[in-house]
Amino acid sequence: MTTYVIGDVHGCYRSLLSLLEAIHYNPDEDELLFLGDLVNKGPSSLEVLKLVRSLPKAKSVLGNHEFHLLLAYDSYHEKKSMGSSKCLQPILEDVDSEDLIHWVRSWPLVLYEKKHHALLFHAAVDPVWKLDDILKYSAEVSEFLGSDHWRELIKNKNIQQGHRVWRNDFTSMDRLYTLVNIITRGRYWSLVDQAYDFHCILTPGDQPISLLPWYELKRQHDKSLKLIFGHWASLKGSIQTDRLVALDGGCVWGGKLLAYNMTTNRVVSVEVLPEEVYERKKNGNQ
Ligand SMILES: [Mn+2]
Repeated sequence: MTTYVIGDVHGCYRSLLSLLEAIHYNPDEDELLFLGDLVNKGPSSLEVLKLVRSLPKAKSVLGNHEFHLLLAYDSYHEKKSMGSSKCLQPILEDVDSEDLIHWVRSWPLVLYEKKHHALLFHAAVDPVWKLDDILKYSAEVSEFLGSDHWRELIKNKNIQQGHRVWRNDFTSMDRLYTLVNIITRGRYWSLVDQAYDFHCILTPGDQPISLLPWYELKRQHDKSLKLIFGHWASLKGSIQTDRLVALDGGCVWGGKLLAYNMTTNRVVSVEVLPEEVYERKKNGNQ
């Protein structure tokens, strides 16, 4: 059995099939762990979700675009405006949509792979968190998402100023909002604000000097833990060290889809198929 971690698919179904072929994936043997953002932007989000749900040893963490999907589902059922979610429409209109959404709500924010002492998540983790804290926080968010009140968490789509930095004394919704923001959207830490900056998407090296990539903040605990994340397409999967692995190859933006073999620490990639590349809009949000 081999465990593969796969970066942001974003509805690129055919590219995913081609990646699975490239790694000689055996559904009865191999485990697939996805880093979230399976949906949105690309043309075939519904097909990607249905495929992943059908595979016996496949799991995913939640990405910011899964939260976007949950919001779109809620809006669709409340007959509100859909905004820019046309590529999510097939999921919302599918006869199976209720079950699919119920399943997405059951995904965790993080996965811990004990065998490899690796933590998988979509975007970032805070350097003050211990591994046990992170697992507890992820369970708190999962419990809420699984409850009848889940919509309350989804509606906080816009990041509030107060939810840009983790505080131990946060209670109830402030706590959950901040966890979701950092874990599914984090990229840079602002040295000026002493808080996360969720807007800058520049490649590290091109960013203002006041911004530090989250992974350059000094970890205070569990320094041997391997951190594996997606979300940051402009990194193009360029970080692969013993302790840090970035796996968003920018597939839907014309880049590559990446699979990381947890046993060999090697990455296999495929180029996105041209028909699955998303046309970047001026204010496109990754
Ligand atoms: Mn993302």
